[in-house]
Amino acid sequence: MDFQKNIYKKLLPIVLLLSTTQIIYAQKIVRYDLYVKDTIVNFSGKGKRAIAVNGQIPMPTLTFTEGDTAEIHVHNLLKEETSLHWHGLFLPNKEDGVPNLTQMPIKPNTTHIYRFPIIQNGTHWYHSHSGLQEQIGMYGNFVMLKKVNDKNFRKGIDDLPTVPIVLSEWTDYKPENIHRMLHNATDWFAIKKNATQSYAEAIKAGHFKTKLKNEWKRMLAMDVSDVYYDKILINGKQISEIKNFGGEQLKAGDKVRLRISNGGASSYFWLTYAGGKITVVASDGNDVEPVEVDRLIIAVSETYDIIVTIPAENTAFEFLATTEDRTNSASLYLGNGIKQLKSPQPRLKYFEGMKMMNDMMKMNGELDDMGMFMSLNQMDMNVVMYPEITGNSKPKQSDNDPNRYNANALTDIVTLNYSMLKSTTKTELPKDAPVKELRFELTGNMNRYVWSLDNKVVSETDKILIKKGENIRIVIYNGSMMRHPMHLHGHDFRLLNGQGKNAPLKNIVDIMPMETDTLEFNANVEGDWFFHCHILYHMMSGMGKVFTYENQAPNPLIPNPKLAQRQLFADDRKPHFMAENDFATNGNDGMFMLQNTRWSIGSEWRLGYHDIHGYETETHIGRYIGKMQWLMPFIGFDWRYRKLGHNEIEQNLFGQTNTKDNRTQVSLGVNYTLPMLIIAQAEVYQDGNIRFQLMREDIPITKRLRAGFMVNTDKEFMFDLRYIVNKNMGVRTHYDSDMGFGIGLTLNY
Ligand SMILES: [Cu+2]
Repeated sequence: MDFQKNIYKKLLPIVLLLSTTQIIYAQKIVRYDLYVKDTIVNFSGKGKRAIAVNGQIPMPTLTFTEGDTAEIHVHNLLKEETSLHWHGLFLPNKEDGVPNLTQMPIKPNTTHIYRFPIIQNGTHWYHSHSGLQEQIGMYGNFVMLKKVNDKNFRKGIDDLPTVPIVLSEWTDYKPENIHRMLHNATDWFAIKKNATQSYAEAIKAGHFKTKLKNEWKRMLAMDVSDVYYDKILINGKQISEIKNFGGEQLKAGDKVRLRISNGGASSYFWLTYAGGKITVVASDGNDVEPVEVDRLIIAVSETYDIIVTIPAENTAFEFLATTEDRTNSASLYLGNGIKQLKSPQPRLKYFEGMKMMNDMMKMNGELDDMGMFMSLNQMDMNVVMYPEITGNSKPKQSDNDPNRYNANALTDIVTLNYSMLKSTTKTELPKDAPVKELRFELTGNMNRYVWSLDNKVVSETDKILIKKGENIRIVIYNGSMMRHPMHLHGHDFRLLNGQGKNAPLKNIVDIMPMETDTLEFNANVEGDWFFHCHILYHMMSGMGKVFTYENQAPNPLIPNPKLAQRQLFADDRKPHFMAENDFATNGNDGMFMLQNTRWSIGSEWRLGYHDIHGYETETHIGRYIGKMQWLMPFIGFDWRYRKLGHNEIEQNLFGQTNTKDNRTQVSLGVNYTLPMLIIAQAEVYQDGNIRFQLMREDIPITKRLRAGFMVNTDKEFMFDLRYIVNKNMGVRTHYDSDMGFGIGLTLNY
């Protein structure tokens, strides 16, 4: 393996210098030293900040054998705090690496030592659990080998040439900025991905009514993934190759085991192979009976061990990882010779997806399962968008066909789903343990990018108390519009998938919209264990809960639990800022907003230049109510003065004396999002005046053209058109009842 050798060559001096392996009391301690340091990378033609460990991205693969003791020295050379979480590992809680929950953050220029026995085997990975560091390089493989005399050692599988693989994405945008933009419902990523689903595009695709119905049901255009990435990486490269193994050339008939971790922050990947079938032999580090498929999707943070065969001489076969939205991919070539490509996954039929969503969405914002019981990824609603399954025309299946979303029933292409995973060993829980059943709903709000469990974010919930020895059964329903890879720390759970005593063990379960899945585990190790969505931006928005054991011993690494909790909660309480200003010929108008999960502070202003000299500002402080957050009561402060050319006293539509030209008032009001995403606003001022207003922003006319309007009972109105030039700039023209016609440049942040 050239790339591995190269990495090794580069690292050899570091490895020799720092990595010492010692035998103490017949117990093998395997030590790694990890130096976490800022670096500049260039994946897209521009130098950008990233974080490298021992000078590399991904972080080095850490390899152990079951029975070893791991001793990992983390040297934080950053200017910020960090942490490392050992994903999928069974370990004492204080080694789990969740800052402010299982340990305090590792401060800059300090070293933290993680030390734990290796009591399992399989393919796992590790990553930073601090902020958004995982997005910019802090992910790596963590492989625990079976002992050769293990009774579960599988000849022909566990002795194959093995390649650790980490999938990831790269973006030139700062992840903090991505997170902010997602909360502000940006459509910039959709523009970059050519997936805006505007009215013009809808009309062109014969889907005008679909688009109209979608907005009637108060939905923004959705993609299967939120973020635009510049590059997809396999072991840090967009294109790589493996020609040799153990000094010998790969040849026809050779089998290779790929230990694949999805270290992407928010991307699911389709895995396909130009050399034929893929044999899945393990999932989340746990052995499963080999199952042959044509393709599989790997959820964020899942791991799969797969075996591929080199079917012919003089050919290098493409192993392809394609993002779920199919806009980007990375390739690994296996073998020697002419490249044999895998045909790319065809682009999604977005309006078919929109139509499907329209049918599923009730007017109150809840999903209607239409009597279907869905689980285990067997039915994929997104099938309607896959041309390779449903053809390029409309889907042929009738609405009553129970298999209309089942890819395996619709074509010969075999797609892996969770019901096909069967553990090689019995996985039953202790029989006489008491059972505690918990039910969760995955909830979310696409428009404001709030993600939660049972409509509560981490900072709004108490820990879930469980007892040591109990069997915990969790039934999870996904009532949100996106899929979520839910991850449990410190334990594997059985995924109840129809395989009886051989239900597979996993620590991630990907749950699609409207699916219900049941999982169970034995509570066997005390501590505070995080259970959360592994899409980084969902987790940071607060999509998680903490399991904690009754009467457990205090964690020596958390000297001040109150402080730790406050810092943990700070993650989802952070406000997101946005601002916009239009420098126009007739005046200047703009707004800024600061919002978090429930609260919003926003202010807008207008300054007139010409016929009308004056200014007006309106500030609203409000709180979003309910799961869909369509309702926002607020307190307002209005302050305006305008010198008009005339002095007659005007009245508003209610016959009250209009104060729109000279007003310093406090108000109470409420915003409500109506069908077609129109915001209705009712406001009562301290002088008793009433104002009712309707407005809509960002009506997607074409890919880059947005329209908006405002009309109110003070007889004011406004209409505008904005052309989006780039992420932070637009050209805007508008007509305002007071200030007239204007054209200008809009800057937005
Ligand atoms: Cu999620």
